[in-house]
Amino acid sequence: MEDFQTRSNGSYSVSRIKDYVKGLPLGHSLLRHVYDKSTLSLVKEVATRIYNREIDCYVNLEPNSQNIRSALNVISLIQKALISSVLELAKDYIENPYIYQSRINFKKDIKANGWSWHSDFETWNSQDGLATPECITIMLPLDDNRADNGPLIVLPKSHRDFLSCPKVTGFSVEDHFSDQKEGVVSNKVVSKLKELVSSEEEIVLADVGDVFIFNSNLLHRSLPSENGSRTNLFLVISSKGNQPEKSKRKRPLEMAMTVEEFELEME
Ligand SMILES: O=C(O)CCC(=O)C(=O)O
Repeated sequence: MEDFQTRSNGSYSVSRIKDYVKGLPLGHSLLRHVYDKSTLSLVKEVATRIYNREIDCYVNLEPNSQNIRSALNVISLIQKALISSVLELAKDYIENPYIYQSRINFKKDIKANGWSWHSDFETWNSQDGLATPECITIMLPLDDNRADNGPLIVLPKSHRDFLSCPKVTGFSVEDHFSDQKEGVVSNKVVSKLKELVSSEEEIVLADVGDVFIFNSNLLHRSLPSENGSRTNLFLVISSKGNQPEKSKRKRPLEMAMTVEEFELEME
């Protein structure tokens, strides 16, 4: 097995890794018109109720306000048929899929913060003890993602290079979702990686009903919202053979579930 060098003092390190996910040579894929809007409108209703504090849920707040940035472990609030259908879809990419993390990310307000460049797997490996990037995220937009409402931006082909980030001290691990400090890749390093993989960043303009799938080691970021709100559901799918190791997990289980915890959630 490859050795993923987790955070250490010093600078970034890059190492070429094999492709752990089937069928995503660029590290991502946008499937159009997979779900009908009424299926997603039920999830949007749940999201709105979470945002309005009508449903109790594990949440992270925006760094400078009391507004919710992310709600985690939302699978028990979503239609079971949708979860099963997403797991079925995931079988094209991952062996024995299960849901490792679920979250709804909100950008409800103009100037809601964006996300800095990072790869999810680097954090999951370092903070949650996830062994390998045999893991994908399936993003279901609950609003059409436009250039001006805080869309995701990806760096195609970056998933074949594991980028280990410097360790940051004096930082609570739960803070990661609110105010990224650790696991952030500097613009200078991203520029070098763009040259290395001969790639340019792409904005993901996905509509409600579309499905955006990306490799957990793909570098991505997102813009703040300049105009209107944007809410997206993210279902992270790992293989049952690739679970977080409980003894290494530093963050709450809402952020990284074992198969057993997932099955309990779904009961
Ligand atoms: O919701 C967003 O705008 C980006 C989220 C993201 O990059 C993440 O959750 O890893």
